[in-house]
Amino acid sequence: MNGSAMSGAAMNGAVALTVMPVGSISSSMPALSETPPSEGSSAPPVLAYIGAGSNLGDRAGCLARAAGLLSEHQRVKVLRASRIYETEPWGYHDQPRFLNMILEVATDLVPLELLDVLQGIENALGRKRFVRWGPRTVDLDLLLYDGLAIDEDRLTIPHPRMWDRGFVLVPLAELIPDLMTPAGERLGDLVRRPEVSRGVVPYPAGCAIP
Ligand code: A4P
Ligand code: MG
Repeated sequence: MNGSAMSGAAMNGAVALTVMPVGSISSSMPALSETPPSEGSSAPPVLAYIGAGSNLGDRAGCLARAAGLLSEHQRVKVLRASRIYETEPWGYHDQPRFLNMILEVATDLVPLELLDVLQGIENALGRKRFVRWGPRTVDLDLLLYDGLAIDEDRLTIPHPRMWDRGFVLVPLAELIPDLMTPAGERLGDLVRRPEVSRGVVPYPAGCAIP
């Protein structure tokens, strides 16, 4: 992806997405494509990063099942996973601790198609929406997609709150430490700050991805 403005339209059903490159992200994410793939196309896959969280029931099992369902999708390949972290709840504090991890995937799905897949997996794993930022069996957020910036009703990428959240940044830094933040800081350096990594502790059990 070059740094110049690009007006592209990725179609998903009747909904047009306006996509623009994000210089700081595209320059530090491996550039796999010049434009987002179109729906149903056989465009080359792009890299995307998915944040997974769970704080109800068998938390590690929920993360493993989510990763397994994602890897079963024909057009999504799970390439790498961060380790799992146990994290203090962010936003709504009166709830159990979360387990969080990040998945790196290659996909030729357009962003809204990928969001549909993630929400389908949330529903399959019994996700109920009671309270915003409240407890959930599994939450799958699309954090980054091929260095693109998207701002639509159903989807904002990069995920609008990711830069404030140690439970996203610490595991993401394992996978892409050279990512530059919007403030121009290297992610691997940012997460060394105690205020960023506070309340984010490696969880002993791993997550086997089929
Ligand atoms: N949406 C827009 N952009 C995106 C995106 N990039 N990825 C829309 C995913 N969804 C996106 O999400 C609400 C709507 O956001 C979706 O319908 C989608 O169209 P939701 O999952 O239904 O509801 P939510 O998760 O309760 O709300 P929200 O605002 O997405 O919450 P977050 O940001 O996901 O935060 N603390 C710790 N320690 N660990 C956690 O994992 N998670 C949350 C949830 C709060 N506190 C946490 C954790
Ligand atoms: Mg969410």
